[in-house]
Amino acid sequence: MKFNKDQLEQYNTEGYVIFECPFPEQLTTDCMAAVEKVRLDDPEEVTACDGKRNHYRLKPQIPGSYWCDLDHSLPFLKVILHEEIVELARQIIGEEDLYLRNAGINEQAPNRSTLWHRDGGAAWAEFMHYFSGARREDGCLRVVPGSQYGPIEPWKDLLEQSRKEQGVTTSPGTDGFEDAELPEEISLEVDPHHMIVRFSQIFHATWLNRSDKGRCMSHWLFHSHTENNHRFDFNEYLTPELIDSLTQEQKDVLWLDREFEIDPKFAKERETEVGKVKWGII
Ligand SMILES: O=C(O)CCC(=O)C(=O)O
Repeated sequence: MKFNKDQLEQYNTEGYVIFECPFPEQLTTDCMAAVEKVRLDDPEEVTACDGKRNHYRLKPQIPGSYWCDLDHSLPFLKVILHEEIVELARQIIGEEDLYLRNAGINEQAPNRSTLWHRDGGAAWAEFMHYFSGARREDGCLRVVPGSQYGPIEPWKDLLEQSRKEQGVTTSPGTDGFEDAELPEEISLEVDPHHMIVRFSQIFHATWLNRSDKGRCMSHWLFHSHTENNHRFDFNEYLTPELIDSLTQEQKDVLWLDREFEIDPKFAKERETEVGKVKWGII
């Protein structure tokens, strides 16, 4: 599948596109089933070790880690590395030779939200699959179309002014916090079988999750082979059974047979996680 002219134009001007998942719905259902399989009943057990505040009932594999049992597990890699998704990524990045930098699941807990920000790092295309669906009431994504270009300062100033005018007084990042409304923002409400691709630099946030359930989203980045920001040698993290279940094309995007340097900024993560964090078939 390729994006058409209108989708490409929307991506480049507004900074995002929503599209129907180009693979069987069963793959999305399988992601939800994997969540049901590993979810803990007691959120307290997760909160106690959820240093990154990105989980609710999916326990981080080790305390303080970003990663739960599912991020690069087979049901998710089948979506992330689906041939149609990789083809779209190649089109949007303009390169054949891509590396999967990382994927991750955000399980936005009830009464939590994400404040307005741009993602760090270079300008990348980020794929987002809200596979439990997302509406305003349970914390869908909010974006300011067109905000992906230029310096961030005007957006920060607008945010500060809007927070003041709207009396947003709770501390950003704490439970119950919901960020100010910005004049031209829109809500990206999606069904489980929709996908969003957006500029990492678009100014974005989420609404407060006012439901009593975790809202699940898997998101990931591919890099051009020319970028030097490798995070994972996937040989160290994926079980042999999982690797055996992938096609050669999927293995190629994980760079399993290539030599490369991991970005030193991930040295600490590697020190605590290699050998302890593993993803398998589920
Ligand atoms: O969990 C979400 O929907 C927010 C995601 C987000 O802000 C990000 O990927 O940078």
